Amino acid sequence: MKHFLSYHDVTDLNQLITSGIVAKRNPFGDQELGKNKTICLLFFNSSLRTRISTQKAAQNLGLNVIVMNVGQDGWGLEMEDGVIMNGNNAEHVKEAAAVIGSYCDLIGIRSFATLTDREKDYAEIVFQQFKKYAQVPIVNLESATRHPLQSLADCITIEEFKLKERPKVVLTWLPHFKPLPQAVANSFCEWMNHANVELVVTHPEGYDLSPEFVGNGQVIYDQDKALEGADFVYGKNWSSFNSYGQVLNTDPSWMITESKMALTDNGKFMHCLPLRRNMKVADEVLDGPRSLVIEQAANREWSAQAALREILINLE
Ligand code: AN0
Ligand code: CP
Repeated sequence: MKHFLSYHDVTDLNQLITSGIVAKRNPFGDQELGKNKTICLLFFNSSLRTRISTQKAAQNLGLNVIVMNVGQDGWGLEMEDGVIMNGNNAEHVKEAAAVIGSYCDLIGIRSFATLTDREKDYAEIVFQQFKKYAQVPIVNLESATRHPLQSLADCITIEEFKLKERPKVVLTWLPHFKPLPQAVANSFCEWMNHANVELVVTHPEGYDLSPEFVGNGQVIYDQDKALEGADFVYGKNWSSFNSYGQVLNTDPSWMITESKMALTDNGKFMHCLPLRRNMKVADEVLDGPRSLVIEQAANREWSAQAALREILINLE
């Protein structure tokens, strides 16, 4: 694996999941792999889990780690080619990426969707520009359209907790008053399409995700019907893809409660976090035995370690 930008960079999903589980049992088994190499983690947006787990995973592999909040500490970066730079951005990504690439062996980037221009967001301009000009492997720490380190941690978590060979996994939209990106939901669908699961996606009308991500997932607009017999309920809010970036619905009946979970086959609840309690998910679910959210977040360290390990092996 050269870059880790999406599922398309993965050659063998089962092997990557196993690598994460092996790292969890023996975190320091590959300490020599990153020795005398440096990873720079660039954050254009807030983070708790991605920031700490990726840093920890890199350290487990012996890498030196530099973390930078580009949005706050660095110069504002211009991403488009050929523009007259008379606005707020003091530096062009052409120079910035090349300079960071000259200091570092790998670059991780978090850059969310703007939710204002669908074409630009889905073209992943920030990642394309860094890939082109940094000339070192790029790791996606959540881009405009995807969050593959989260999806890999989700695959590891499902592998650990599944009781059936082919569990039913339901991705459900949750109510929220602010517009959130589609990245986590897109990516989850993309990865689940390649895992041994039955994928069902449920959301109100107007919240359909891009078909390229839903793939073979079955879309059911009735949440109660979708939840029937589920082994895993994966909650997430996202804003509309078709009415791009808009909040069309905040219907509180879409919140996950114990009575919703009672429709499942003793299902487990998953969410990437952060989440707003009693808006998206009721306390009774999060504080009860069905919730896997902490285990899932803990697995972010092992998904990052599996992905970084694969890139480091290919660097040699
Ligand atoms: C982000 C999102 O929905 O993409 C990050 C999730 C990992 N969430 C928020 O902005 C609340
Ligand atoms: N799940 C996740 O990526 O969390 P952070 O936004 O805190 O990194």
